[in-house]
Amino acid sequence: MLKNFFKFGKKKKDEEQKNTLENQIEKEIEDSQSEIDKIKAETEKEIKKTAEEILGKNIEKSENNEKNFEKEKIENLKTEETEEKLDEKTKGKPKLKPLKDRLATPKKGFFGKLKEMLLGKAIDDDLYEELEELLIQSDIGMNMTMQLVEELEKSVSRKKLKTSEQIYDELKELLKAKLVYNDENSTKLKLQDGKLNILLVVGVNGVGKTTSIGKIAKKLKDSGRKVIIGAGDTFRAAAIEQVEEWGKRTGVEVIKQAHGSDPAAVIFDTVKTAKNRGFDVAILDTAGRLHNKRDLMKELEKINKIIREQSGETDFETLLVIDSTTGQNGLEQARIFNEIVDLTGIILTKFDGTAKGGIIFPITEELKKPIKFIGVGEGIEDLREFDTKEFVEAMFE
Ligand SMILES: Nc1nc2c(ncn2[C@@H]2O[C@H](COP(=O)(O)OP(=O)(O)O)[C@@H](O)[C@H]2O)c(=O)[nH]1
Ligand SMILES: [Mg+2]
Repeated sequence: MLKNFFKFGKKKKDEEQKNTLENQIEKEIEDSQSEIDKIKAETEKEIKKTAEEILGKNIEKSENNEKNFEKEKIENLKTEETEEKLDEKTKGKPKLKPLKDRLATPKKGFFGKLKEMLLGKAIDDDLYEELEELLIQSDIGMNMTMQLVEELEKSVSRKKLKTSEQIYDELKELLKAKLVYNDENSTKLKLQDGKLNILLVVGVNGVGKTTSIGKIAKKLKDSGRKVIIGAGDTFRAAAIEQVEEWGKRTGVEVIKQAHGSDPAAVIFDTVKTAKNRGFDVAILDTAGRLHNKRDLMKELEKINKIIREQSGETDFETLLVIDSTTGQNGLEQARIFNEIVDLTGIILTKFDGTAKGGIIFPITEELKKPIKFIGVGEGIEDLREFDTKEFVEAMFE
């Protein structure tokens, strides 16, 4: 098992992994570009053919001037339509595309490679080894990879699986089972009508807390709820402005104080206002400065106490935001936050920017907490309620 990884020293392994990753990234960039070029060329050909079919006769019949005029028209039509079609093919429709289209280069991602690697191959030691490497590179992590491959080997002999297609399907099922904390009920936000619901959002700087808050605020407002946001990241002036910007964009009220003021005071104001004025949901932003775990713990404890006192609620959502592009580091953050606050769910952001979505598996396994949302872009609509089945299917697409 994992011969390649134990054979060399750790340093060598890291270096090797780094090189493989760099090569892979380079290759992916090249591949994406050539795919775009290919689509572009194909689309142009297609449109030209159609346009010429429609206008061909007229061109033949017309005088020279007319001929040129029509030709120009074809050219214009061609470029306009090419751009439109390209938009459709490469960027997609503006709203709610299938999840698979929002995950980074889904066909070129590790899970796509998995398919490429597995299908049509003989089941032997080499195959398992290649599989292990791929799983590790996809950020599933060493432990879970070993566990998965072991389970897979057992399944293969127990179910007498013969083909790599069967292995592929079996692996998909095993992975789905790893997201067991993500059944339909647990992934939904716990919201009750007729009372104030609190969503406390935590996580280190830059992971996408504020952006996710904006997107959630939009969703909840669209569902008819009265929403308020507390700009609890008072550490950076820009952070407060950013919340205000989202407030404007979503038409949601924002409670803030001056830059540098006590975050707990902002939380106090927000919860109090929300309670007094009958809001349905208060979403609370925080500054996740991890440089000092004790300080962070103290700050979050204070915030928790204020929420409990002001809202009278002990059971509210505490959502940890993790940037899925940060890999094992994200897992480390999850561990630390899980120690210091009572997390109720996870938001995994930037899934559009990584082909390494595998981190979702060890995070779920480690925290035993549901993934509630995944972020798939910077836009206001780019947050998906998490659906295990859809997610695994999209990854394996
Ligand atoms: N591509 C992408 N970018 C995101 C996503 N979520 C957040 N971001 C970007 O990540 C950066 C940091 O986000 P921000 O909300 O300020 O993080 P915070 O410091 O945790 O509040 C911003 O540039 C966001 O636009 C996502 O799902 N996909
Ligand atoms: Mg922020």
